[in-house]
Amino acid sequence: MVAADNIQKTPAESKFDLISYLKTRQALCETALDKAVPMQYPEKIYEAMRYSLLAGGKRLRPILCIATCEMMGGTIEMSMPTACALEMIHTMSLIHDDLPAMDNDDYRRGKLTNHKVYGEDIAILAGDGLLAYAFEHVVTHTENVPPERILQVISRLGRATGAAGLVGGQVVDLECEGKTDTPLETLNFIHNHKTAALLEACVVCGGFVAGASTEDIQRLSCYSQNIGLAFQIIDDILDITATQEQLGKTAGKDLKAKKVTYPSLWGLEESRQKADQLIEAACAELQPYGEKAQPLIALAHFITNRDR
Ligand code: GRG
Repeated sequence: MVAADNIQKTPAESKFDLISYLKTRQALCETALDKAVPMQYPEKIYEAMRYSLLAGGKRLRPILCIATCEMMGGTIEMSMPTACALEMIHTMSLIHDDLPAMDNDDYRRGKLTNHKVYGEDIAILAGDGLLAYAFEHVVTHTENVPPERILQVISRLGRATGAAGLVGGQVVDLECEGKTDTPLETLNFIHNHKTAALLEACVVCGGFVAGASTEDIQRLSCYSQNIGLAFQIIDDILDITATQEQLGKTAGKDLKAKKVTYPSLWGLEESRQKADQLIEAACAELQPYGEKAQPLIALAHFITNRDR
């Protein structure tokens, strides 16, 4: 869950109660995710899928999807299956990222990683199971949304997940392992694909479900690309400044691996300034939506104010 007490309010969101907004949306997501993947035969794989899916986490991705859908005139119910699918895809990427063949991590979301509990074979399959089910879930559980919008969602989820998104970013990240001269351009490529592409999909798919126009989707795309990069800059900062208890995963990994990160290129202060600039640019895109944009503006500021 979000460490709500540590969120600082900015003037733009002072009227908006982000803490209770996050609490209610997180609770709705937890219930929907629990229901989406019930225990059944073969129990072994469903248990492994549920272990990571229901292990907490900030639920930022589904909440971004729901918030965008509501801003564009849709409802929570219309967007919930897509929101859950996005969290399933995110969770599978964490399971695979933690594997010994990738980042080789022992802790995630404050618990032992999936492969540490179930073994590598089941962890790979749990990730695969969540990925496949994400697509099925959108198609079988979305109600009161025209089929052409569902097709737009499916297409965007596929793009954000595959070689044009998460997979592509991860491959370049692996290629850069152990290199201390990775240029900024490559670092941006990695994080625009590994991190920002899925965050963009959350926002854009929320827009698709609500039937947003091409012009609106363009604005939502700019907003989410900016928050996506800001999210990663803060992630890099937290890897240096936060503890394992705060993060729920091993801290200081980037330094130990001598990995090129935003703070290693710019330093901590400049990195934070760049993240703030990206958040300002993101929020400027939402000006046409007035008061309705408050949740997305507050969520953007939460990205830079978070402590985990
Ligand atoms: C998608 C087919 C497919 C394979 C996965 C392993 C991989 C390819 C990609 C790696 C993606 C990855 C782990 C990116 C890092 C993104 C990131 C900063 C995650 C942390 O997100 P938070 O802080 O985590 O929102 P919580 O636990 O709060 O949800």
